[in-house]
Amino acid sequence: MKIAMLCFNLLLLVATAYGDAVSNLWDKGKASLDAQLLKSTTCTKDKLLVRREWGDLSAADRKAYIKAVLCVTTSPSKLDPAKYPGAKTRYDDFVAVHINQTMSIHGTGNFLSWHRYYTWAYEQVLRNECGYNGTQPYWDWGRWAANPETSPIFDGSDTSMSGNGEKITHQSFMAPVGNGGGCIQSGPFKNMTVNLGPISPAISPAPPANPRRDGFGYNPRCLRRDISNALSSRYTRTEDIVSLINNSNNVASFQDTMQLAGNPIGVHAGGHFTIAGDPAGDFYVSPGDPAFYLHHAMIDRTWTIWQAQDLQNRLQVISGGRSMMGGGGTAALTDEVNLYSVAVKKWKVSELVSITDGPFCYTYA
Ligand SMILES: [Cu+2]
Repeated sequence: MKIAMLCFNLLLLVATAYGDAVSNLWDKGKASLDAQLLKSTTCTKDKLLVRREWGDLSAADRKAYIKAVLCVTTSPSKLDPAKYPGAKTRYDDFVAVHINQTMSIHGTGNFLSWHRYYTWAYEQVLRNECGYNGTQPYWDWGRWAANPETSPIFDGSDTSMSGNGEKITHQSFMAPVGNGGGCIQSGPFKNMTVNLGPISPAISPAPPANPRRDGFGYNPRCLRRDISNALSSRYTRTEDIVSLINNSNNVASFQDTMQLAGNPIGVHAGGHFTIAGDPAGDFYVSPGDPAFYLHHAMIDRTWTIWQAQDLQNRLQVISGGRSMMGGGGTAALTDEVNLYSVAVKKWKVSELVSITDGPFCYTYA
């Protein structure tokens, strides 16, 4: 009887846990990730942090994450105010680092490793400077592709990352016009102030221009979004993620397909422009929207799953240049990643390719 009950409960667990074709690929690669963890000299199973999908977090977990993000957005900046007069908060420090390096971290050999380290550094600040005990949640694009506006991430409730912007007459440059375009109306980030940029706004009417050409002047304004399913329902479905993972036989093909920003659009730009607005649609300033980190955690998870399909051959490999404008030469595994004010240490790209080596010790649920 007891055994029958146990089996029933297990069945129930299996039936209620979210799983899809992408998580099946995770399962397929899990043994090699476990083996890599055993080889790690810095990370052990008992120290491993587990990142989860927003939809799988309890209301209390979501609120704890939101509270920590609000703390980062209200703690003082550590940057030199003479150089970065617009960086008022610790949150802005991250935005400034991204703005400064935009041309050397996108379409380049370090795209994946740089953004992995950056997202991790943010998770560290939430934990070490804002008393957060949880991990960086991710946004599984495929799970909510049919209607991101009603997803628990963007439904505008007090356990969401706030919802869509007010519906205004506008034009979008990178996506069909959605149902918003104006200031977000509800949820925890309703009163958040965006301070830096814009530099490359993808919406019209554009936000007010920054007082400085480099975008580092103080330019307080609301967070605007134009969330819609126009891109997600075509380009960031579970089948699109699966096809990206299964059809990319080398890292060049994987990262380039992911970063396509035309027609078709890859999951990277697809996610950014599903949120759209200001600053989410701004190539330089996009981390100014707090949903950025959920999106990039999913980029990171997708990379990890791709690596895990053939870990031996997909760990210590990069491809591409050092600048998206060309010049600077070919990126090398020995190149250093420096996040300046938002991370203590510089690491080599080769030390950032495994989620259980170098500074990292985490996994995905
Ligand atoms: Cu970026």
